[in-house]
Amino acid sequence: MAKDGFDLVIGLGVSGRSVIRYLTDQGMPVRALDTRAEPAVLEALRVEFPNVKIHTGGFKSGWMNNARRLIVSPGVAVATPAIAEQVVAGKEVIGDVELFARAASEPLVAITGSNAKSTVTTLLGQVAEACGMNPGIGGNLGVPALELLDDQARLYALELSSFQLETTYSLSAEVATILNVSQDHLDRYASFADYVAAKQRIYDGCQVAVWNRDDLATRPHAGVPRQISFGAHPEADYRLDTENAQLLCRGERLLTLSELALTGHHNAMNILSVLAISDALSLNRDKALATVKAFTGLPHRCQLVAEAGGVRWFNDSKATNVGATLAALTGIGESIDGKVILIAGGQGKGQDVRLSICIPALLPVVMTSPPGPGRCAMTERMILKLDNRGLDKTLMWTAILLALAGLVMVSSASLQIAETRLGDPFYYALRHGIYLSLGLAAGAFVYFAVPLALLERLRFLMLPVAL
Ligand code: UMA
Ligand code: ADP
Repeated sequence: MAKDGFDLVIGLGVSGRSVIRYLTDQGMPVRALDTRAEPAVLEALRVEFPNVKIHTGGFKSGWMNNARRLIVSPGVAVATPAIAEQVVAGKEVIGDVELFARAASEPLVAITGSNAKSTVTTLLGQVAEACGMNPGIGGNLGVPALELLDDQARLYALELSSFQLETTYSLSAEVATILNVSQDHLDRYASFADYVAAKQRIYDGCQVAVWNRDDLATRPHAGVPRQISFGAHPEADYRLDTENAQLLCRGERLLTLSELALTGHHNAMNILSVLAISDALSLNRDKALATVKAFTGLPHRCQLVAEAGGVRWFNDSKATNVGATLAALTGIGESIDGKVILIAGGQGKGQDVRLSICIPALLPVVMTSPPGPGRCAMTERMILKLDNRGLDKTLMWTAILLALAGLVMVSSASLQIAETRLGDPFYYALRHGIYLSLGLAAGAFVYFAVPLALLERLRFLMLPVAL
């Protein structure tokens, strides 16, 4: 157990840094470690915290054994043997959100779900802002929870991942919600049930649970004092009336879907959840309605980025699991007559990536990286699957498919993966751009500089050369 009386921060990412800052500000003895040999922020940390001892390249057993408690970053699994053995030995193991929960004195809205967390947290923040609450908004969304602590804030809205919930014990949110649950992070959990159980921790000690009536895995346990549901289900308190394209609160019309800037079934769900939470907090309903109507969504979430030659291009690169992609495809499918090409990629995270719904307008799926060992069958409509070395071929196929399609949707985690693996979010985008430019330049050269008669003679050679 505790010997030297220091807190050991594990993981030197943005949340670890916020913990070091928070504890050192309070004059607490802190040490920190990272299992990477050279974490990107190491030098900056040494400058900012010259008195904090930092170890890199693994778990230092002496520090692990002697620390008073371990503050573990969300990206580091508590099941990691070096940490799990400390839990068994009885040491306190918590995360940054637990420290936040112990310190925050204003009401907290805690938001989780496999998808829509950032959208709902941001929109709720905008509603609270419009109502003069000066809310602190962050968590998994980006700004670490501890950096939100502010005497002026009258409300906090935290997006929480299952990873963060694993190391949080004192949340006791004013309002807690699980927006939806579908497969994600199964490379970290032993089973889907374990993943759902981590999400369910969000309801512990909350006053009001807002849950999705269409997704029973989001339903809170019996101990919650008050429950509000949303969904398309006839018994939902906040309901999408699909027949009349309107949103209702216990039978009373709130707005029609045509009044919203956002479209799609999934966005209607997101807006319902925000309205339900706002009412649970007694925020001004008129201001809430005005704010949700004007909301145009976050970048990279099913965002229309271009429209040319009858083809609409969507960036949905924040759809980092199958559930998100299905929701986006359904949403787009509702609003078009044409065809859809899905360009998907990223890490499989143990998901079953077969598309389980049939979108009549969905054309072949192009994948830019493998979905994970043993899980490669995406759909009977998938015509090819390429590995990481095949990015140039992907582009070629995409170009061919584009010629056939009426609408294109780009769904890829590559920005995030490029950022995580290579420190540059535009690494893959740049490569794609270079290949595209080369292709265009070659095409232009052939078109303008090569005589038509020669082209005609060479036409049989052209396809193999292009390949
Ligand atoms: N590290 C180790 N050992 C390990 C794993 C990681 O030492 O076994 C170290 C890494 O070398 C790195 C540090 O831990 O130096 C990174 O810590 P982290 O992965 O916990 O990431 P942070 O930078 O602290 O960011 C975290 C969240 N990251 C994760 O949950 C993976 C961020 O969510 C969040 O925005 C941030 O805290 C602020 O709260 C990101 C995320 O991808 C966006 N979340 C997942 C998701 O949304 O699906 C859950
Ligand atoms: P998260 O923060 O949970 O990753 P985001 O708000 O960033 O969620 O949205 C990520 C993606 O999830 C979007 O691009 C969209 O494809 C999908 N999505 C948005 N709302 C929903 C919903 N209600 N149900 C399922 N998927 C959704």
